[in-house]
Amino acid sequence: MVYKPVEAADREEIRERQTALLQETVERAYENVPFYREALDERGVSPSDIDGVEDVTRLPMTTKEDFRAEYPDGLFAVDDEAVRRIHASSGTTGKPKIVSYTDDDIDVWSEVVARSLAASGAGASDTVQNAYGYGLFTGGLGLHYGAEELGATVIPIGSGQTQRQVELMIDLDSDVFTCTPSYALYLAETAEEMGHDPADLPISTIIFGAEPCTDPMRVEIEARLGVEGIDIYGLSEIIGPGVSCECREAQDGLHIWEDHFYPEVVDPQTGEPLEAGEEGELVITTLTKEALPVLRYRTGDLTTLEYEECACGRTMVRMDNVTGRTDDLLIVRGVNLYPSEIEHTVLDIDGVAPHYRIDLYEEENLDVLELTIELAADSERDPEAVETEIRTRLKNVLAFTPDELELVEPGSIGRTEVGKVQRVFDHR
Ligand code: DLL
Repeated sequence: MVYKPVEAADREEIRERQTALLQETVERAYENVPFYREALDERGVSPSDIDGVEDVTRLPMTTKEDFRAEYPDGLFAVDDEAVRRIHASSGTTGKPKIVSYTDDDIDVWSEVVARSLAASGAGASDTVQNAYGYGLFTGGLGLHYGAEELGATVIPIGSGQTQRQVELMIDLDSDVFTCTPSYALYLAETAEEMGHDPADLPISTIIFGAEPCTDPMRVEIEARLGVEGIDIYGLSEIIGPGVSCECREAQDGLHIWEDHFYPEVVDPQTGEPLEAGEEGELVITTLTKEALPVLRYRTGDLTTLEYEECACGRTMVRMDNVTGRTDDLLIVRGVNLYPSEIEHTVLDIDGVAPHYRIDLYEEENLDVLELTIELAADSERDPEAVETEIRTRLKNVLAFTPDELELVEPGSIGRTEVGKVQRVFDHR
């Protein structure tokens, strides 16, 4: 069931709405953000040149470096009094990206998260146990406000305290659990250690996001916990979680809430727009944000767009689930490799657990890649046979041979209880 009728509006209506909103956004950015005024002037584009949403391609792009250069509030378009909330997204290096919201921005955010929860099958009678971190990270408060907007009951437990998560979930009969995909697996392991069968836990839906989840990992989450896994996507620079979400009916791509976020996919090298269906970097323009309007933000996330109407009846464009980023491309002795490709290729092998790490070193000026994979706890397969199958698959599918491949005991790769999982360690 759609939360708002616009989710199933016809394309013509969506386009008209987007055009009007884009004109307002460009105007707001031009009038209030010196960074955008300069960038638009440089391109010789004025807000009145925007006749249709297709004109978005005439606008300048925004990058994460621009957020850093304009730290902390150079991209804000409103006065301090109008800013109701600040969040921040910390990268591994440098200053965090500071993002801001007006009252209306928080309302929009709550609504798009409510739409996402409704798309996942959740409703007002459900209890949502929210295990995303509260604080500067957008996951906790983003899901929290959205669940309240939907009319659901929220348990604001936040990240970590995994045994307590299990106990509370049972005692309060939670229906929906929201967390990162890696944490969903950790929850299953913890429940087992506590003597529960994870499939018997009361939750029937896990809404996972904030990090990539490949198909084999999703299959594992759904099977072990006996849940439907729903992928939710978003990023702080645009709003936080709730830019797009899968629907329970089809689970075939994530519906982008297009009346608030205008998506494009571009060639990551040249920045040139690609056709629907072609894989490239997702670029998003906010259409309603007041405090922080963002023009053509280069997300770094790789995906494709699908404009065909979905089986669920929603007409809003779908993006493919994101399993790679432009900046996690590994170049190992000249071979281009994404960690997600390795994951896709090996994680559904019988006897392999969905826990791995990739270590990169430099030895005598050569790149060396070490792949460590955990064996599945319940497998009776001979580890040597598993290893041979991994090597053969990597070679046949990716034409790649790791310098070292180590299979380790179940549970020996560190788990992430709070925040996002890290799987690649580049020591070069
Ligand atoms: O991770 C917002 C969020 C919170 C999304 C909770 C979903 C659930 P940031 O910390 O700014 O915001 O990180 C954004 O995380 O550019 C992607 O690379 C990655 N990401 C987010 N959702 C997904 C997803 C939040 N469903 C960055 N699949 C994004 C894959 C995701 N990657």
